[in-house]
Amino acid sequence: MQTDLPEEVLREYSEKHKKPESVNFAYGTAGFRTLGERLDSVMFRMGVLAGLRSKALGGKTIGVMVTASHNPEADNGVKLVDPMGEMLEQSWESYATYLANAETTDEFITNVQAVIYRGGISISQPANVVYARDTRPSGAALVAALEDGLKAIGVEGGGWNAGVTTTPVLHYLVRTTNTKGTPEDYGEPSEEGYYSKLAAALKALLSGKPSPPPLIVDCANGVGALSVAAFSKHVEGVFQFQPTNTDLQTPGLLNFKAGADFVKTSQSIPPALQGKLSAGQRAASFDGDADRLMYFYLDDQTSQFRMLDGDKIAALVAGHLVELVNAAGLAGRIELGVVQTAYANGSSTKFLEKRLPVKCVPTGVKHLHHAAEAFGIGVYFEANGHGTVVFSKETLALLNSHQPSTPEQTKATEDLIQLTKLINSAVGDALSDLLLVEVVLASKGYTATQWNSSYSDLPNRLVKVLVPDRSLYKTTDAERKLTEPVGLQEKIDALVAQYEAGRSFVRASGTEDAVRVYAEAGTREAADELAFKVAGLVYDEAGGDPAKRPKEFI
Ligand code: NG1
Ligand code: ZN
Repeated sequence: MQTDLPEEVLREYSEKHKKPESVNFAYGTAGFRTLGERLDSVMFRMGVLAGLRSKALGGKTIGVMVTASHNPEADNGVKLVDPMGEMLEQSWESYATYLANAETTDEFITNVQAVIYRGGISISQPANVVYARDTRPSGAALVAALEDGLKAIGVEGGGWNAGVTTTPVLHYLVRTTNTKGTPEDYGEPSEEGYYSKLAAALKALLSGKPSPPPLIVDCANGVGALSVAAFSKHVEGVFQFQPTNTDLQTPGLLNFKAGADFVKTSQSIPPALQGKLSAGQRAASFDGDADRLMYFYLDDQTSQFRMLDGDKIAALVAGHLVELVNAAGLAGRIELGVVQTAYANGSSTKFLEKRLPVKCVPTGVKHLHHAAEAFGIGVYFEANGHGTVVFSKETLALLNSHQPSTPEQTKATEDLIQLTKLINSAVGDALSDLLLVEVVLASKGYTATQWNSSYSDLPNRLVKVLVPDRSLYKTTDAERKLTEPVGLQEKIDALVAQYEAGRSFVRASGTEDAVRVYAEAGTREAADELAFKVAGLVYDEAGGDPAKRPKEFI
């Protein structure tokens, strides 16, 4: 049994994975994210931290995911996953940043000791870690660095390598490993277990309903392609995928003009799908690690592109859950709520607020997830398509003990129970969310057009502004208002007041070195103009170089 910190081993490995000079790493809303070539030392150190986190929790299995999600192929990243499949606890984010930025091996060892002391960690505890990566070319070498960290801190068996898989599968593995054989058992801790669980729930939910039409899925030329191929085998004859953007070989294609982020930011159809969609036919896009989902279709009348984003998914799913809870005879016994961020389209918020409680929280999955847990059933989605539904322990117990008094109540209760299995409550999951959408559409007999008609999105625009120091941007009111730089918010307010249905806010990105400006207004022109005016304001206030001022900023 290990009783002391294996300092010599740590030193030796740390020398192999030196921190690049003059780089400052920050554990943001999605872990560390930057060019893959810069991340060797960070990976090694996160291996060590994952081991320490597990020891701090008495040997519970911790997850490590190596991915940069929807970002360009050259980027990579790493995030730690806590035992129930949730994001790393906030206080440990600062430990991560602290270890990642130690300039030398000596400083690294000192910082490790400080983490052990501050975290009250007993080094003699066992450590268990499961890790995986997406399809990025830099992934294999980075995983090797991570493995050095796991070995150096004495993780059991050097950790469990789950290979190349999606972010949601990794979260599922963490949760199932830690809950196996407990009352919160979440399924078989294997990738096959994950597919089988989803497939069984899907079959139960679609039974007796017309089969959904074959669905075109844009896999962003990423790991989602593997996941869709593997899952398809489990649902033959029940559900058919037509995967596109599945090229994992050609360099540079990951997320390139493909995937959920492309669809959301360009508000257009991925070029590879052009000419493949008939009017009214729906299609879906995953992002590079398959935790985000966007739907879209071409209007039957005008052939115009129509996007069904995270807000539309939330509205569809929440509406259906309300109906099921009522039909089950459980109205008033389960509180349903929706959680959004400031990026949610104003029309979606209005639509939802008329029907159920809606909460707005700061950007970042952990905030959404946490707020959703306050409800009996909490639906959360970011507009970009990342989201899921969480069920409280009380709700799960109630569903299992409920005695329905009519056949209709029995059916609705059974559907709710199956939905708790179809939904990956640990994290946003493109595959599970896609199946959820398809089940709801099949239940309602809805086409994409009918789904889209619930409300009309306000035209909106998201703009990035490069500023010398984004840490100067401080916000309040769930990021909807700036408190610093002092005086800027008043200027934004004055601009917004000039636009009908105008809304705009500014915040520093947690994943990129930039400030984001969001604006929406009554017309496309007005939304664009407002966004570019606010962007110009931010650029000038930050003392941006007039020679480099983007020409679209007004
Ligand atoms: P930042 O870079 O902090 O805006 C982006 C997304 C978040 C979230 C994270 C993690 C937008 C505007 N922001 O965060 O919603 O998904 O990435 O991936 O979409
Ligand atoms: Zn992602």
